[in-house]
Amino acid sequence: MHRKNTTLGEFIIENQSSFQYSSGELSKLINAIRLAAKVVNHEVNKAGLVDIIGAAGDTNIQGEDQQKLDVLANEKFIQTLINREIVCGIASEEEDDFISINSSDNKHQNKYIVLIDPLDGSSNIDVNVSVGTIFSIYRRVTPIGTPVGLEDFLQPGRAQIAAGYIVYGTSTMLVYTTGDGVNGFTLNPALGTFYLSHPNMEFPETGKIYSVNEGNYVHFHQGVKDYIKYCQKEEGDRPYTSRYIGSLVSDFHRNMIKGGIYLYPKSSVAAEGKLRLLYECNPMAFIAEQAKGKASNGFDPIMDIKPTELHQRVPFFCGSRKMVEKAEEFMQASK
Ligand code: P6P
Repeated sequence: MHRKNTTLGEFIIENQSSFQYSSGELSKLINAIRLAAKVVNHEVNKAGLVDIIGAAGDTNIQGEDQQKLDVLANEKFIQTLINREIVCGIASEEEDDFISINSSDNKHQNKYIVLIDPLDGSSNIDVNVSVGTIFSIYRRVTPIGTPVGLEDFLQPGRAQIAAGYIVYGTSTMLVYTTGDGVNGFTLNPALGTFYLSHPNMEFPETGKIYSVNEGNYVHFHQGVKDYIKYCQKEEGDRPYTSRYIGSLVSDFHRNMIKGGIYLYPKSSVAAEGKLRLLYECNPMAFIAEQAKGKASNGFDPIMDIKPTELHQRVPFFCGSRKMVEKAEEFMQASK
């Protein structure tokens, strides 16, 4: 059991030996993410004060208006990772293609790549609702010393070395796993230090919260409609409570603490759902499974999916194990 109030820095050092590859590089990488998170947190928390909200005018590969904070968060994380020369490649929701990092002196000698959604839920910024950063870390599969290739980024989620998120909410938390459980750290803004506040986080086996955009109900396939009606039926411990913030990181975080399920299924208007496999669903699935929860596309584990393209979307069912299994039953029944 980890000691509460350990700082994130102390935790990384104390647990380095448990990292699968304890060369110290992963520790430096997690530390770099910690630093970038503090910088982005500072900007997010003052977004309403300066002319930093509102669309930057451009649109990203998703066709979404890029909020200035989207652009800023993307730049901060990428620059922090490049400046420390600890990764050989980066993919981001905000970048059309992956970035190969040929640092001046160590010629692609690093072995880790990072995939990131720098500011998920950014449409909530203008209305002061929580947003988040999601990251996923792999070892490269192409030879060290050569530029990274697309195959380094198209690894199944099972191959992740580490994954985590930062939620910029009523308090700012960094939650991550390196395959040895999930731990949550809360930022003390006065000190600029993350403290271990939620050791060994686990999803309750079941729960009473379901999170889905019910405005899409008419477009859902029958299995999803049947599951939503199941959640709403007065029977046993139901009806459940509907809670949907419109920010994956926030809905996921609440459900991990209280018990619940988050769904972003495919529909007649979203052929493969909305969420991105590589830098949203895989990292959240790694955390979910490490926290004894479950994450699937309604039929198969998310982390078993072999990716085919950088920004591909997948349907996403994630949360308390028994709730995801029940939803999967309805999906199977209507197949
Ligand atoms: P909708 C934010 O854009 C996001 O990627 C997730 O954070 C969130 O859960 C979902 O999309 C909200 O999408 O279509 O319900 O507004």
